[in-house]
Amino acid sequence: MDSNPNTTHRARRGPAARRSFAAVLLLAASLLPHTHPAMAAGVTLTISGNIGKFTNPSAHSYVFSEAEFNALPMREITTATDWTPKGTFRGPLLRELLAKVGAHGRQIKFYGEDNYNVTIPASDFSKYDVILARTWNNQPLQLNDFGPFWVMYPIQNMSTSETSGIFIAKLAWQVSRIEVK
Ligand SMILES: Nc1nc2c(c(=O)[nH]1)N[C@H]1C(S)=C(S)[C@@H](COP(=O)(O)O)O[C@H]1N2
Ligand SMILES: [Mo]
Repeated sequence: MDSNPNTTHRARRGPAARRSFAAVLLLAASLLPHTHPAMAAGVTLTISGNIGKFTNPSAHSYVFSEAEFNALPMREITTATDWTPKGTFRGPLLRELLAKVGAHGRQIKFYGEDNYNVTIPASDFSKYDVILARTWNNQPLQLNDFGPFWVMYPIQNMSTSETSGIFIAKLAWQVSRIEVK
């Protein structure tokens, strides 16, 4: 799998390691002075790179607040994954999210908070109704539980050949940043 040029792997991390990663983040957060809990809970999504609309022109990026993100038209995908039982993910279509920021690139790079990243051809988002999921069964995805955002394909509508092999590497979780290339 490491030979796939579109996929950058780091060492696989099991659930226990994910928990300790979350524990470190919680500890770090608890050490930050004057952090209001409501602000700490606020989640943002940053899109940068080959885009045409900016909230932050000097940084050449578009930052969605949680409120702005939640106001986007939402789609649902009900599916099981390798990590979750059958349940319903909700989020905007990736192609609509990218259109909203005037994205022009052909390759979209998703960064996880755990340093994972994966690059997906934008054509996937025309071909499939891929969403950037924010909730699972109506609950916001938490950082220690695949959040804040999780790239989710309509797995239930896809064939076994489409979801085999390197496919699952595209299901990037803990996403908070996207770069359009
Ligand atoms: N944020 C994040 N998303 C991720 C990963 C990861 O390590 N971090 N691993 C990816 C890869 S390479 C695969 S194959 C699948 C499954 O990872 P797992 O076998 O470690 O559970 O999740 C994908 N999404
Ligand atoms: Mo993987």
